[in-house]
Amino acid sequence: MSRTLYGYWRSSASYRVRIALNLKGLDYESKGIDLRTGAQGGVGFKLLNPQGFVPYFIDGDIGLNQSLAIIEYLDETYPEPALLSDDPVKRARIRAAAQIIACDIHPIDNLRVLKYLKTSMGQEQEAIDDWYRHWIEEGFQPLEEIAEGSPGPYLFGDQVTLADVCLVPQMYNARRQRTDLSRFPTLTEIDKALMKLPAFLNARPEAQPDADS
Ligand SMILES: N[C@@H](CCC(=O)N[C@@H](CS)C(=O)NCC(=O)O)C(=O)O
Repeated sequence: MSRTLYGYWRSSASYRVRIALNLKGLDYESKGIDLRTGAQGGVGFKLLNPQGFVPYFIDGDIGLNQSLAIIEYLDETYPEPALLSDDPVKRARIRAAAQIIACDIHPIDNLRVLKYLKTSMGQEQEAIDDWYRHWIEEGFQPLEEIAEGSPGPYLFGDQVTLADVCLVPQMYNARRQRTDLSRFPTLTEIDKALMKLPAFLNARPEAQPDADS
């Protein structure tokens, strides 16, 4: 069955899906949608995903959008290794940690939000960069507390979960925006441990075919 991931090398939501595909050992074709040129808003791509967001994933004859929905689909369809837990409480905690990133940090730092701040709200680049870092720090604070409660090496012990899949791309974004990560030593350690795994290493932005630097 053929699989295609429409993404962008620096898109952290695409990065999450790449990690999940690699963890599951699934081959896929990568198609780059250049967010800098606005290709995500073009008619061609919007026929696939009317929301105009990457990632968009095709598995055989089905197409899916929204990174967390795609990853949970992969987890249910290709169960090994599991990214959630059979235990409902642990499952809820893993999802909650993932959602701190995917629902509370990432959407307000998204490209279209940053563009709106600049063009419609007339904000300077410096203020926009502060905004970006502020929302990362707000979300990383409770996540650091969750991480401190983990026996390690990952966010929920020695199982790599959906929460780790979301953490690494957000750490990448944080570094790109020169966020002060010294306030988040446990998250930094966990990120380091995860980046030793081939599934994470091979999913990094610079290793993607559409990467230009
Ligand atoms: N909630 C969506 C968010 C997807 C998303 O925000 N994608 C970004 C790249 S990381 C995007 O396509 N942005 C295009 C834009 O803002 O115009 C998901 O998790 O898939």
